[in-house]
Amino acid sequence: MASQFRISNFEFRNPREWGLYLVTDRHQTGGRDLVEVLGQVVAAGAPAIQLREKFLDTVEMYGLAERLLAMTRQAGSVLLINDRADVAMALGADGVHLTRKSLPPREVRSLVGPRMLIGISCHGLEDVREAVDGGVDFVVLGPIYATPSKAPYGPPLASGILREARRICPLPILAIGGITAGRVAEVVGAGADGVAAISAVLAASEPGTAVKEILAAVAAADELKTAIPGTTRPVPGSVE
Ligand code: TZP
Repeated sequence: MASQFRISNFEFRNPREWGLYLVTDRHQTGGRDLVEVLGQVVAAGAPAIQLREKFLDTVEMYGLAERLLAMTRQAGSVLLINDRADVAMALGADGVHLTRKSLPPREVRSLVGPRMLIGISCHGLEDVREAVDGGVDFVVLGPIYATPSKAPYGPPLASGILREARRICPLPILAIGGITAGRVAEVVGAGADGVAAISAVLAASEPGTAVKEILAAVAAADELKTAIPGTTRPVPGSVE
């Protein structure tokens, strides 16, 4: 039961500190049980997970989220629920992740209160501008690279968009879409605070190893960024 772990994990309240935001897709685990794979992901130190299981009915979604929340609470990581503010509130999850088809961020904020994290998916600079105006805590921008995980969102934006987004967005920005450990340096160098990924982790033969490799790549890219004058993050610090 999740209830015994219902105290939020404040050490991971700041998406700038995450490095990796793991997004779920039960169809990408190569037939392995999603909860089992996520157990490996969490054990490897993934700080933040977004439960994004489209088309589960409410009772299935609630049950899955409850199991995951028990795991993330125990491990000290955070769990955000895609779109379903009601499920997040019912379980006392750490946040909600919105899309362009979700309730408007300000409505969600008034429902969930000030302490829950609100993230939003953006697919271009106009989305980013709106997200900043909408009062969310962080944005996920992509697809940066080509990805079969999200063909409907069209051609990749390329990493240069992160540089432009950085100029207009004081919020944490996470790059998504075709992210691998080998691509982390490029997106972090272009201005991302971290990355979000599905297949690089869930489809990996060893998901825990994939998590560690991506986290190490973000840490290395970050170190490089702070070592080179003029490339430090423009707005470091808390999201609160
Ligand atoms: N939003 C933009 S691209 C994408 C989402 C959810 C899919 C990312 O999947 P992958 O496998 O990490 O490229």
